[in-house]
Amino acid sequence: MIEYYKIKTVVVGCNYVGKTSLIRRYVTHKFTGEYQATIGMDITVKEVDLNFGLITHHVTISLHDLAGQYRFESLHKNFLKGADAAIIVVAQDDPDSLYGKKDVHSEKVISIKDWVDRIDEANKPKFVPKILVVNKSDLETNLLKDDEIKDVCEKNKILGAYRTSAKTGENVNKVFQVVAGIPLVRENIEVPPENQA
Ligand SMILES: Nc1nc2c(ncn2[C@@H]2O[C@H](COP(=O)(O)OP(=O)(O)O)[C@@H](O)[C@H]2O)c(=O)[nH]1
Ligand SMILES: [Mg+2]
Repeated sequence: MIEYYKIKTVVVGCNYVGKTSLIRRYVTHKFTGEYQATIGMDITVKEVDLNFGLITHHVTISLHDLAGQYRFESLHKNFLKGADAAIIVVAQDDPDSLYGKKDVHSEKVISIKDWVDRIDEANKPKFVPKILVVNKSDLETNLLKDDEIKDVCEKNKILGAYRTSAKTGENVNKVFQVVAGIPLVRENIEVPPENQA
């Protein structure tokens, strides 16, 4: 028995943390080591089968990548709207990517909370499950401790956190598998009428 799903996943975070590299690693199994500024927004589609015992769910994940030099202030609402899941990416050698970094085009400091608020605002009253990805785990420089990562997740209602490397591939498949499964589980839970939005 096969069931079909479509899932919109937005991949957000500061410039240079590895968003585009993670998507490329997941979809093409490659890492080029080059910095390619994404122009506009980039949408990559990946088909996966998720098995729940005897039941297979065929899932089409569309991964929405941010423009390389995006402007946080003018980020189009349509980019975040309709998201079923969000991956927020930071880099372990760049603590500012977790705690707040100046937007390249304005003086505003953008933190994880700003991303969370933006995602929620664009999708209310629907709650969008979020996963934090701490990328570049292959680097020796690790300036983010497990405890501080966990703390940020708790404060911002982020469901889980993974250390990944787009370079070696560590945990990359796992993150996208987990993300693909989140909305699917939700769609199969019956919500009592009094709780429906
Ligand atoms: N060592 C290492 N470098 C990475 C990793 N992921 C991305 N990079 C590098 O970091 C830079 C920015 O990556 P990119 O994917 O373009 O970041 P984006 O701006 O968030 O899309 C590039 O030079 C990548 O090669 C990783 O897991 N490990
Ligand atoms: Mg990019």
